Amino acid sequence: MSDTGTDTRAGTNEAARDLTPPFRYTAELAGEIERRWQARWNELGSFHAPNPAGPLAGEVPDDKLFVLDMFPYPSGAGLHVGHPLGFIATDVYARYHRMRGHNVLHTMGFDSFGLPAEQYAVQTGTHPRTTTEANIERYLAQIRRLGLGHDERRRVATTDTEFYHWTQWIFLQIYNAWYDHDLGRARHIDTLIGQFESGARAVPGGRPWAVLTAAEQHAVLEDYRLVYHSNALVNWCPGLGTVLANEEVTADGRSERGNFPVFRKHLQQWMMRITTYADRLLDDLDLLDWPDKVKTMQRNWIGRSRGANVEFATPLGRDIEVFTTRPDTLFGATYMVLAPEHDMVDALVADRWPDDVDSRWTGGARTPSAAVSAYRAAIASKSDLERQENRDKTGVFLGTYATNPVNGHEIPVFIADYVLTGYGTGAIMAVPGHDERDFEFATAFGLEIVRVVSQPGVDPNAPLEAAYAGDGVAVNSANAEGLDINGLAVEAAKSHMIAWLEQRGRGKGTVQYKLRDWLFARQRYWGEPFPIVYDEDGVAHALPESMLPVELPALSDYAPVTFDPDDASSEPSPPLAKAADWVNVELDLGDGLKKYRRDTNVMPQWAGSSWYQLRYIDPTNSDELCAKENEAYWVGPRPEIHGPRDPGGVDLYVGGVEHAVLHLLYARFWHKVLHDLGHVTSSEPYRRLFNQGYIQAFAYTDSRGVYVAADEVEEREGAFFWRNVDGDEVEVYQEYGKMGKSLKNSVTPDEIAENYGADTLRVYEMSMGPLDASRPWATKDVVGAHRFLQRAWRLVVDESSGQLRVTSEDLDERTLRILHKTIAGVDEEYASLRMNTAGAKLIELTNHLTKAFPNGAPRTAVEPLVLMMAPLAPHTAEELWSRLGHESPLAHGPFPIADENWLTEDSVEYPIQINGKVRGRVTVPADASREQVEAAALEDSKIAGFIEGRTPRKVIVVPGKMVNVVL
Ligand code: ANZ
Repeated sequence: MSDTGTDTRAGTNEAARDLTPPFRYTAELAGEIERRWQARWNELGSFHAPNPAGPLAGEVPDDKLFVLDMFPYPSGAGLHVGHPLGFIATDVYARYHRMRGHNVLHTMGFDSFGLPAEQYAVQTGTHPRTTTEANIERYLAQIRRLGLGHDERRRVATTDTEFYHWTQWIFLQIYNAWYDHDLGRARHIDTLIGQFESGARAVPGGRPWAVLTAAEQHAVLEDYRLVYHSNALVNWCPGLGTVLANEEVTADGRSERGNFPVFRKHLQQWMMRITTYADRLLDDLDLLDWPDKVKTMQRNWIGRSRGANVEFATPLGRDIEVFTTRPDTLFGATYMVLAPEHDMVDALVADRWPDDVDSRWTGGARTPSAAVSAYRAAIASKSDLERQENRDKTGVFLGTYATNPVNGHEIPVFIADYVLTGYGTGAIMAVPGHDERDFEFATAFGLEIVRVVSQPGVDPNAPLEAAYAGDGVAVNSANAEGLDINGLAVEAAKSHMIAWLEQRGRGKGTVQYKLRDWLFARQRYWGEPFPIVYDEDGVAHALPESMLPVELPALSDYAPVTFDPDDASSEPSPPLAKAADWVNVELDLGDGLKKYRRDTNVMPQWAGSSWYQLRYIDPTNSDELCAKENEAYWVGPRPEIHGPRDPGGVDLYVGGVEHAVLHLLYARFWHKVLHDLGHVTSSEPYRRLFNQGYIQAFAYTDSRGVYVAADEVEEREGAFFWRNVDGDEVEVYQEYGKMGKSLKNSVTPDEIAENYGADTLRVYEMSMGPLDASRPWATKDVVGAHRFLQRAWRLVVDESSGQLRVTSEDLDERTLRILHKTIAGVDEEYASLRMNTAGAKLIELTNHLTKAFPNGAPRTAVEPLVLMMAPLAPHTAEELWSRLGHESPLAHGPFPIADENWLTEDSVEYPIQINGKVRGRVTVPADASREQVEAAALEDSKIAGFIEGRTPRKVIVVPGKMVNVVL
């Protein structure tokens, strides 16, 4: 939509400029002030935070604050106004604390490895570093324009060689570590070798350590290292020369891009053993101040479930083993299901159907084995996801029965595609009374449904209308062999059942996780090379730390090597393999010069973001990734403030909820390894997390569904119109969604800063609503924030003369109360990240001062207002502060302090109702008794007039609130 409000953009309109008083706060003036103060802050190093030790050392107070933003990937498109929402909020928070005397670490770096720069390089030959650096420059210009108070000395980019040196160093620490389950932590691999040598730990295979060859020792250690090689099954596409993610492969097994054949192939890949940390990653969530939603997402992702593996006897003489999370429901298991691919299916299939077989169970086939073949063929092309999400349950009976170990019932065995082959044991006991999928299946196939968990208010023997998955106690769950779990709640019933099964050898308690090890290699160019070489026997060797960093080689062509599309035997050859001089090296790894081949994979994009905040702490340290003294100061545990179990970590981390799982899980994992190995004192990277909402925007499509430029659309009488290339006006349709290039509805911070000033943009973004809520962008509303700043400006500066307008008048009582209430309120709002309500309170105070003092407001009220505005509108506040005669800038305070004496109200106004209608008001002392309030109300002349001498039937006094007179 076009914005025609020229009067609101005084700086951009010639005619308006002539009428504008010379000292009005316009976009032009704001721009001038902003640039001047940014230069001044830079010169003074206003946002430099000293460290306790090292090159950035200085005097450090005990009060410190480390505020962190999820650092951006510098894409070619630059920022739109949605991106800086979180950046501005952290800046407001940081500035507020800095003014209150905290040592505040706030900076911002770039997560700059990644695919777009590489793809651009493939197309154009431009080195990804060139593209990345240009994008970073553009981002920096945009960020700086917003006046974010970053310590620029601490800025890092993950693509800086000095930075990825330490990413490689961390990789080596993890590679050279194993998990000692006895101690519950990771240790250096040498301690494991020591145990093997001394015999304290048995060597797998039984032979003494000393007699194993170097290659055999190497192979043993690989099974313990936290980084290891695995033969992962991947989607290999020779035609594209790359491995594809499942989503990039079509249903008929071809690449989405290019339509080449895709082969499932085992490929040697680096894996990180994050699963050894599953319990700690789960349990330590309790120590973190994070949104519950994110904790729940992490818990679900790790997916720990206590359950049991239970054996069901079959006529084969071999048992079917099932995995269940609900062993307490075993009495309700009325049938079994095997995954169609389960290896016992063929052996279990009966020769023919039982005489009375239900026709729904046979799939219309003449024999069970015909039914199985037909069923397998029918489901062959379905993905796991389709199989699980399909509500129309299908399957066939094998003609065979198994024995339920707790009640001896013979229960039918089926195959069905809702049971997956890769999960648990690939076989289940079906409990239709309490599992929704089983209920759907049992209903479709006419199978027995039994209740074994009580449901509040429902008779335990009434038929079930749907599966009941809620809590309750066990019912109908006892047998003749002395097992009786009736009346026990779920967890107790589970333990009891597991004990019984274990005693009879019919099952075993288990803990299962959904979390899988982390596939840590990509066949790309623009990532961190691995500090690993292979000798002539193909044995991997970690490089010594002295050989770091391993720098990326220059290439003339960044595309992966492609092959004959049908050549299934081809092997991926990443771009780095083309740099022959780099790949083939002669090195002395302690046993003389030998020939080696470098690893040609690169690390995944998650690597740099898994630890970057530690480098902000000590960005120029060339001996260590981060000196421990500095780490302890900025992120070490502070039990005296946060309680005895405080894990430490960044004081506030702000970013989008889309990173709730992977980034945050990987970063926690790396941090815990570094902690175990003694490199950091904190055991968690981010003590407090906050997810900001999204800025959303209207977008418009024409009748074909194609997006048109949102800023060219005009609204008339509730409809929307746009002129196409031929100049014809066409109707377009409004929709609402994320802001972005693809929806053609981006607004850049640059254009808002140009038209109103950066402070206006900051105030607008912060006042749109609570920080965690998503909000619609409306350029036409930005002017509201601008007008607030203009009013505040006018309290200090005369628009025509430029002279100060403040007076030395004393404050009246009402203004004192309003002022101190505002100070107390704003203080609390800033501290609680409620920037929107802080802003609202400042607007109220500004309005009060404007109205109450038309000829100039007292300095003693205006100065605290200016100080309080500083976190939100720092440039304007600095300018006003200096015009008010202060020489030192206000970046380091002071921040006003509320005077308690003015916070208590000493009188209260009561509305007085007569028969429920407000008829008047009285003001009484705040400590007046009920009787005194009642007397004051009845004596009031207006009220007395209404009562006209009658005696009220009742007078109700609600203390502090109101009086109601019933006549
Ligand atoms: C009996 C039962 C009763 C189950 C009940 C659930 C509820 P999660 O939590 O996702 O791990 N299951 C086990 N293996 C399966 C497979 N290969 N394919 C599909 N489903 C499988 O779920 C574990 C539960 O999912 C197991 O517990 C099993 O059903 C099912 F009231 O056993 B349950």
